[in-house]
Amino acid sequence: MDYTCEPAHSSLLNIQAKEPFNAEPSAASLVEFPITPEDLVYCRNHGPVREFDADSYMVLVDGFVKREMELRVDELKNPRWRKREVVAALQCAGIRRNEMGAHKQVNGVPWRDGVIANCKWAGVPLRDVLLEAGIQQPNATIGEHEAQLHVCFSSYATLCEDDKYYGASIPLERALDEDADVLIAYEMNGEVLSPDHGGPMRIIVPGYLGARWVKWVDTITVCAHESPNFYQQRDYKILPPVIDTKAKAQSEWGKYPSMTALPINSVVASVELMPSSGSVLVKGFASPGPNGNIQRVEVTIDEGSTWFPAEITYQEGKWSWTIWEAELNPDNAAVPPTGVVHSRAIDEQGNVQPKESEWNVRGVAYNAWGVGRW
Ligand SMILES: Nc1nc2c(c(=O)[nH]1)N[C@H]1C(S)=C(S)[C@@H](COP(=O)(O)O)O[C@H]1N2
Ligand SMILES: [Mo]
Repeated sequence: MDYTCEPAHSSLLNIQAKEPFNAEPSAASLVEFPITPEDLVYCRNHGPVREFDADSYMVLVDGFVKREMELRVDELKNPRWRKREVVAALQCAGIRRNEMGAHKQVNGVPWRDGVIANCKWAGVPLRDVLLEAGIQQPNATIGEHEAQLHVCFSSYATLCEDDKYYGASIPLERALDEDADVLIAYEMNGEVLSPDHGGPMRIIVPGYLGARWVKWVDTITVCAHESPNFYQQRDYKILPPVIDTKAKAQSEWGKYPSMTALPINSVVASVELMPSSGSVLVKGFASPGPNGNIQRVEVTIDEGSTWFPAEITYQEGKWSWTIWEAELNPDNAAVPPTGVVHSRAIDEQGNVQPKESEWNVRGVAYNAWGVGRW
């Protein structure tokens, strides 16, 4: 793979790997900004980053559609297409993998808690493009049911570590759901989408793991099956703990579902002992699972015997992260000079972030209580 012509990357990130470029900011720097500035947006790549000419770049829409379409970015920016802005947290399934790996070895980049970015994305609703193309029902039916259709996103732009292209898919139903806000995005935080984050065009699937947000998307295919790509079929799945080596996983991938939403989560991003007041100031973020955005966040300094409510300082809409903080000074008595603080998030339906998170060989979806020390 050729990494010689990559654009320059942000210098504010801690580099996990140079080739392919994988880097994340600290969680402490992230929670200082409700909307993550581009310099602090993590970079997760399975192949080289490429810079494309926005004038000639296009995306092909094909598969089970009545009319195939080829769309350039400037065409998608034409007012004849709706432009939708969505604030949504982009998050890698490997977030906190280093914590899961501390229990037992896992395979993958040892991400800390910085692979999340809450950005304002803008582009054309994928729904509008698919409706314009017209969905064609395949003739073949599976049993008595109509085949469940999927929308496959591919980027043939570069070779990847494990496949010849990068691909992912979502159910067609999700793509057509007006409330799901799936976009073909060409802007991030009000700026033209940069090469690092998939410009000229990437897919935005609010509420789904980052692996489905295909960067440098060049083909959108309505299919009777999920994407056959490695990253949809043989990765980004939660395997049961008995499958504890890559070798054992080989024959098992096909038996487990592809991941969609990540689980409810929260992270302690910074902890500060305030000498003047004798209290501890804790800041962090939380991210929703599949059942509605975060409703509250609680913290404990006694392993969960007593929980204190944290104050939510930022959240917007259905898909954003939540920033929270808490000043701990139990019973107005000074907290001890050293200690451990844990956080847990609770969503709109009352689901509570668990104390522990089950181990899996790929180290994905780790969501045990957040933890910090002072
Ligand atoms: N074409 C392409 N798209 C991709 C990837 C990739 O390697 N190639 N990585 C995916 C993964 S695993 C994640 S978490 C996000 C990361 O997006 P970012 O680099 O903009 O933060 O992009 C997704 N889309
Ligand atoms: Mo990811």
